[in-house]
Amino acid sequence: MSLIKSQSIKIWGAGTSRTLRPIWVAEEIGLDYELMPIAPRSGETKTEAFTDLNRKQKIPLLVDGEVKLSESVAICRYLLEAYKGGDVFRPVALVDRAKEDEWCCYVYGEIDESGLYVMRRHRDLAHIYGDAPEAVSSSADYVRRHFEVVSAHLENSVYLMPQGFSLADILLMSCLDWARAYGIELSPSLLAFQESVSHRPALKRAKKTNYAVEI
Ligand SMILES: N[C@@H](CCC(=O)N[C@@H](CS)C(=O)NCC(=O)O)C(=O)O
Repeated sequence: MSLIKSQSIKIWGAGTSRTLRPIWVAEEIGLDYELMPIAPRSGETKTEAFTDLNRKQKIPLLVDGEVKLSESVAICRYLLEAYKGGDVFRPVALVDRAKEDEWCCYVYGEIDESGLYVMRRHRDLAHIYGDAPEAVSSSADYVRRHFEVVSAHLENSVYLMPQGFSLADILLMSCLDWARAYGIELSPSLLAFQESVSHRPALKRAKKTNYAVEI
């Protein structure tokens, strides 16, 4: 049963690692949602209608009744707390919440935003943000260095949280696929994690939905 009455849930955005996350969470929970598959840099985030919903002109965006949320991590966390269902660990105790938050901030802040997205900005999107090969290669090293920390942790733990599969793993998995697409090699423990998580039916459904659009 949901904590909040389920109403029409719309998830805006498809085609990237960031848009995959809320779609994946929605699939894990078994939510009834509608995907509005607008793609990045297609002009669709800049329309008046979308700008009215999200002045940042960014995807993903969640609209759940009165609730409008951007930021992939915030959307995922909201969905997991608002709706029950699915085999995803939701920490309740203060220290468990803090530890999960620590992993989420670390993966999002260091690996996604400071690492992989810098590579994307200054290589794939060089026409917008400028070509910066040194920034790209030092960001790849940066990702490798932080993957070492995660890798060491996963040598003794199936998931990032000892209690089970959580939002932190969803964020990590989305970054592992992204990193591999960028040619960053993964250690045996990261590969084992990636292999085991890749079998989750909700992830398979989410990928099919998210990557149905071309970007
Ligand atoms: N911190 C945001 C980043 C969102 C973001 O940068 N989204 C990109 C696509 S991955 C976007 O919407 N770019 C603008 C555009 O493509 O028009 C999140 O995690 O949701």
